Parts: sequence; C-alpha cells; structure tokens
Amino acid sequence: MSLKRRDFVKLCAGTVAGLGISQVFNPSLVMALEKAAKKTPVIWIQGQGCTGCSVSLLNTVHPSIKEVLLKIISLEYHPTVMAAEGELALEHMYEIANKYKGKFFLVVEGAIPKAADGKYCIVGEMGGKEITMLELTEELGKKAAATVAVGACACFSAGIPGAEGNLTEASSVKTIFDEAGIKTPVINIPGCPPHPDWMVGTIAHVLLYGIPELDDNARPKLFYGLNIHENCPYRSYYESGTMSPVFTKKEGCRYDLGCKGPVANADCWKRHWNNGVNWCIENALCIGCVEPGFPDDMSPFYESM
Ligand code: FSX
Ligand code: SF4
Ligand code: SF4
Repeated sequence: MSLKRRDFVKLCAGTVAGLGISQVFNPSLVMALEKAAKKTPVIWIQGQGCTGCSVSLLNTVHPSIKEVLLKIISLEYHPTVMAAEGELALEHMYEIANKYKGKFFLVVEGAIPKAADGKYCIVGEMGGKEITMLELTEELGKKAAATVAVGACACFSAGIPGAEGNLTEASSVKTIFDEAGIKTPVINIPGCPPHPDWMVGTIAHVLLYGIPELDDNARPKLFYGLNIHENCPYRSYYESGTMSPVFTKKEGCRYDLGCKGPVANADCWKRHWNNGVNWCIENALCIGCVEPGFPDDMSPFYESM
C-alpha cells in the first residue's frame, strides 16, 4: 500500500476549505482497501434508531456509496440495504460471524433495550424463536475483532431512545459489553446522525492501520479532536458580542439562540455536511449531537446554556 498513515490522516482531517475524506478518496487508497476489505467482513446490525446513520452513510458522494459497499466495506449483513431477508439473511450472518470469528467488524447502529429481557427490540427470528437486539449484540460482540458504535443511540447514553421518559432501558454498546464482560474494543462514532466521512474514514483506518487514536469517550481524535466553538467561523461575532436574533440571518453568533458549539467536539466547522454544501450553524445552530448526554444534557436545544 502506497499511502502512509500520516497521509491518510491528512486526508481524513481535510483542509480548511472543507475538503475531507469523501472529496479526495484517492485511487491507491481504494485499491489497498479493496484488498483489506476482502479479509475483513463487516456485519452491520440495527437496534433502536431511526436509520438516519445508514441514510447518512448512503449519502457519501466521493467515494460513492457503490464504491464504499463494493470496494471499501465488505458488508455482509445490513438490514436496510441487503436484498436478502428473514432466516436466509440471518443464516448468512451467523455463517460469516463463525467463519471470521475474531476477524470481522461489527457495526452497531441504534440503542439496545434491556428492559423486558430485550423484547422491546426484536431483530429477527430463527426456527420460530425471536432474536432480540440484546442477544445479537452480545453474541456478535463476543466474536468480533472490534465493534464500531455508530450514532448517538449506540454510543454513550443511548441518544434519543435513551432520553428522559424512555421505558425500555435503552443502552449503549459499551454498557452492554461491560455488563456482559465482553472485552472486544468499542469505537464510538457519535452524531445524530454521524457524518459519512466519520464512518467511512474510521472503518478505513481500522482496516488499514488498526484502531485510530481515541479520546476519553472512545471517539477517533481524527474527527472529534477539536472544539466547534474554538474553531467556529462565527467566533469573531461571539468575541464582539454580535449575536444573531434569528436562525436565518447569515451574520452573527448563534449563542443566544442556544448554540451548543462551546461544548461540542467535532470537525463539522471545516468538514461541512451534505457534500460540503452547508452545516448546522450556517442554517441554525449546533445541538451538540456528538457529546455524551445528548439529547437530555443539550436540552432545551433553543435556549442558551
Ligand atoms: Fe440514532 Fe441512527 Fe440519531 Fe437516527 O439509526 S443517532 S436517532 S439520526 O440514525 O441511531
Ligand atoms: Fe460558538 Fe456557536 Fe457562536 Fe459558533 S455560533 S461562535 S460555535 S456559540
Ligand atoms: Fe452535531 Fe453540532 Fe456537528 Fe451539527 S454542528 S453535526 S449538531 S456536533
């Protein structure tokens, strides 16, 4: 492989102009990934979520989702995008998990409910027996080489399903693993949903160079290492006390409208969303979707801290 880790990291980090991994995925990297992916299948399971994380991944433009699925991620199971369904699909998933025991990557999207023996989230049925998300997460978690928790729901305090008032004991992957004594490493890719670059970039890093450097919340520093407020293009407005009275105004800091940029750590300020077209603060404000405690600790979204 001709691309050194240092260069890959540079690619992932993007530039101030907003270029990121999705805009500049380079051919030598794709070739190397194609080789690595063949040996490392990915099993993607979904629990309590809105499928927004998968939709976000499907929105990756460069590389296209076709390239991601055919060359970068050898996706053997994904409830939303696979053509197979029912027992046939589950049988294939178990076959891959056993054949590649200790070698495959498990991606978990959505929270895992513990109440009522996990019955709030049934993810399949085999031979007339219902399979809960809880059972599946534990079973596959034990066998995986590493687990990537995508989205606020699978990380930390279980996101929207884990918010105040939830009766299902929605839990994060880390909580489930800790309670079941599962030692498989967990990488958190929070966001509601996460940026496609954060998911594709992290999986590519794991495949090519191993687990990237993580922060105290098990997030790759590559994408979550810098604070939004400290790097925000609206920062000069904040310093001069020029506050925007409405979301629609181009000028002015969003602090008084409830912006949570000061406590949010991610590279949205330079990566931008929707293939670089815009990002939260440009259209409204940051609701701190990448932080532990989201959404409760970031609420009310539209009131300043
Ligand atoms: Fe959660 Fe994924 Fe928020 Fe949705 O499924 S991270 S609710 S955007 O997308 O899990
Ligand atoms: Fe900070 Fe938000 Fe204002 Fe940007 S818009 S400077 S992140 S408070
Ligand atoms: Fe989440 Fe804030 Fe980034 Fe938007 S700007 S994706 S709310 S961390």
